[in-house]
Amino acid sequence: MTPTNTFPAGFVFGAATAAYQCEGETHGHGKGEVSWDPFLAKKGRFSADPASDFYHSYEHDLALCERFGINGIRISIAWSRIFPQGVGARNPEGIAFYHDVFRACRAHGVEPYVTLHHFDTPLALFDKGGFLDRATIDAFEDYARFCFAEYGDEVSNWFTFNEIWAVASNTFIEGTFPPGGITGALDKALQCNHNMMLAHARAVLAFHEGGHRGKIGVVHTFESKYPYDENDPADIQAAKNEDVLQNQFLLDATFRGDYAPDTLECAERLAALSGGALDIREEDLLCMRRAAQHNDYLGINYYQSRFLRSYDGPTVLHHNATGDKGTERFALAGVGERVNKEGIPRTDWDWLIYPEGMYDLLVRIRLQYPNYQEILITENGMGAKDALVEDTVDDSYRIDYVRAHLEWLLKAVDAGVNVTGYFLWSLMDMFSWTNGYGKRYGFFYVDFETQRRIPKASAYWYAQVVRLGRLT
Ligand code: BGP
Repeated sequence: MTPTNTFPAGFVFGAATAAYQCEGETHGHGKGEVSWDPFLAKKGRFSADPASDFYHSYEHDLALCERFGINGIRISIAWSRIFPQGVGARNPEGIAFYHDVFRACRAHGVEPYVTLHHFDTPLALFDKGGFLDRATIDAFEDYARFCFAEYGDEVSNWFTFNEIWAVASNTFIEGTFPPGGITGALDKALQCNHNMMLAHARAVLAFHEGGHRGKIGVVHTFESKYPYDENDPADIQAAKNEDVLQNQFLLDATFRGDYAPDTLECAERLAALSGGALDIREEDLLCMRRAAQHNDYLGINYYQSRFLRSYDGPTVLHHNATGDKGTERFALAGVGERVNKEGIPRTDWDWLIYPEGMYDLLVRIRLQYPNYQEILITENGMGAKDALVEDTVDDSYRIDYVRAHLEWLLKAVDAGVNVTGYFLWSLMDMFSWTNGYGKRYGFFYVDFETQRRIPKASAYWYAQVVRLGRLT
């Protein structure tokens, strides 16, 4: 059968943003501090101000969406604009700001998909342990309840968290997220996974039991994990270790509401490697099991997949945050080593370009978790050193990247997976957490000096795909 090149009716052709990466105005307007503020200030490499100045330019950016046929936008609410301390007193200016943004979305015919937490935990909560402290789970539920009630007339599509695994791993395994420098703490990473999934469950139940209109889900970042040598049992185990850490633990929590015996066995073994044990309570699972029946959709951020070899040496980590190809290193004692596979291209930041991995993930979820209802690819894209030449950006490499991923997305649809939307990361160029401003992803080039937007070749290409409703 020839695979279809036509998107299903009602497919969302979107693009994604995140508050801290595009808004600017990280201080003032009543906003409270977040974990990233002192962390970035101390590093002194770059700041998130003014980023892409979305705080002032959202109207213009939404007009660009409309002009280029982009009919969905991921936006995150900055928790500390609403509750500057994470709990307690509210900030009317911050509350009003998002009303204005959502009204502008409607005016431009762009559906907002709103994430409640995209890496920017309020500092007051972070300083007490962030999501390792169960008080943060209570605070998140209160914040979520407030947003559902406040914005319920303007927002129909909600996500609780963006990338629980990225928070866990970058904070506690790679040490690249605040507070910085913590590495190899598998027990803390897994506990963070669990606690954030409990917070997700609490928010889903609040949404469902509150009778709110619309849909709710969570955004996970997933990668297919393949053994480098598929006949080597040790490589197979290394791939399994990474799969449980990043994929299966979170998928079980999302769609089962508990952990399958083999997931738990692997997670407990990995946690024990760093000397810890997991605190998973029966009352947590009761709540998570109920919530697991109410995920209206799942968001998947897919950028790459991994090939794993077994590794028993000391942990060696180097995060390529500069775009110097070939400098990334990830070898985790007792877990595995990420290696390149011959013939698979990489970006300058050493991210493997492997769209088949997205297909494998989608089909796996359909088979392993038949109670999933709907999947959106909520981020996918290619970070690159885009060049502005004579007022144009020829990012044909990005077009190739996106086209390949959309082809595999359509193959997954053919294989029976209910995929209903795609969001490019990112709508416009913006601040990248560990890379600053040199790693560009947007449909719209941002001149960070003047804040002028220049549509890239990929934006014109995407507009045509949207207009035709198919890949050409
Ligand atoms: C995802 C995040 C985004 C974005 C993207 C690209 O993990 O949800 O916020 O940053 O990755 O990552 P990076 O900016 O590190 O290249």
